[in-house]
Amino acid sequence: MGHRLADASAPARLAAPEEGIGRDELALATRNHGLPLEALRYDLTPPGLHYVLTHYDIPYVPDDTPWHLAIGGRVGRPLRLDLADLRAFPQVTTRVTLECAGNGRALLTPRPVSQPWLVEAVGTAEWTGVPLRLLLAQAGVEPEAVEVVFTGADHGVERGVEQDYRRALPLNVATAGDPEVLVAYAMNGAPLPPQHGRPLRLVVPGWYGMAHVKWLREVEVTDVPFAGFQQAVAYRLRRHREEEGEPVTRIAPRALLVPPGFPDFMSRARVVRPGRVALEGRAWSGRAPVTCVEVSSDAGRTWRKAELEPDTGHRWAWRRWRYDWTATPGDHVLSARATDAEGHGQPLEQLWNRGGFANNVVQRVPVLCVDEG
Ligand SMILES: Nc1nc2c(c(=O)[nH]1)N[C@H]1C(S)=C(S)[C@@H](COP(=O)(O)O)O[C@H]1N2
Ligand SMILES: [Mo]
Repeated sequence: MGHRLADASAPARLAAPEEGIGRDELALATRNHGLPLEALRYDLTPPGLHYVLTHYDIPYVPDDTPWHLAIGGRVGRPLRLDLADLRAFPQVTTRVTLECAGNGRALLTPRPVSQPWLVEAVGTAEWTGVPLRLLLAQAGVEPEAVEVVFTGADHGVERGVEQDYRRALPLNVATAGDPEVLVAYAMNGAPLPPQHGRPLRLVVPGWYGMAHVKWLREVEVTDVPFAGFQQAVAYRLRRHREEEGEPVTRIAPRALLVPPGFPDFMSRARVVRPGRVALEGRAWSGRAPVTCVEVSSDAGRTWRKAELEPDTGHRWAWRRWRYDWTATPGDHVLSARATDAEGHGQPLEQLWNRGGFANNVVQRVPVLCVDEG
């Protein structure tokens, strides 16, 4: 009898109480790796340590592959640009902290079954490319335009829906001058690695990862809001299945610690010795600049201000923070929390939604301070 796509593509579901991480989630986790948290020390994440998230397959794009970016829809002059054409436009480099909207998902109860991130789906890179607004100006956006839809070269099926990876931005975001959305062809000064979108990707400073379409091949200006899967079905904040839900957009504030001391291989539990322990970490927000980071060494009961590094001028990148902690023998839970200039902060209790998006609950790092040794 019938062989249907849906047979290969299950609906979204929540894990049952006590249900452990499944083989399907493990398979996703081995493909889509996180930032090893000790790499929070680098201002710019070395490629290879930057987190990766790919819904389908990484397209095979060897160096000599011809690539064209089509710009069309509600424009006066549709464009078809190759990489040399793109390089002839003014070039901009922006330092951007990218975070997956699903970061924190696997900490949720109940757990949405999907890519099981703890807190490590983040990285910072310098992206170089052409401001999208210049390309759209060249193409001549028509007055009826409301959105811009971006299509990647990757193809798959998700919850029964076969699709190319596709996401849209409101026209005002796509054409903004500050920050500029980039059509990027380089990461940290080198051509994009395959897993980060070779040869072209979108970079939308301040927005969660899903907006930064990789392997970009088409830009379409539309006069109706985009209702594709990754816009209207996925990436919405819903507590109940039948809700329409708010769209996921900008990155909520988060602070993370560089894991202190040394780890146990299996549990990754941290071990320190008594005395002064220099804690450090990073904090970011896609909504407004981070203005305050606080640290707790008693599981969030009391908080002290950390020292924030002076403003480096990289508005869309994480900021470093430091705090001197005096460790005493025993068990401790370390936490850090960020607040931004608009007063957005981080909750101590999970912000639950069915997709497991934007869970910026305060990180908890159990540390054992040993007195022998
Ligand atoms: N074409 C395409 N673009 C994509 C994706 C994808 O699966 N296909 N994943 C998105 C998601 S969910 C995230 S979090 C970021 C991850 O970017 P990175 O792998 O470069 O860190 O890419 C986004 N762009
Ligand atoms: Mo993501």
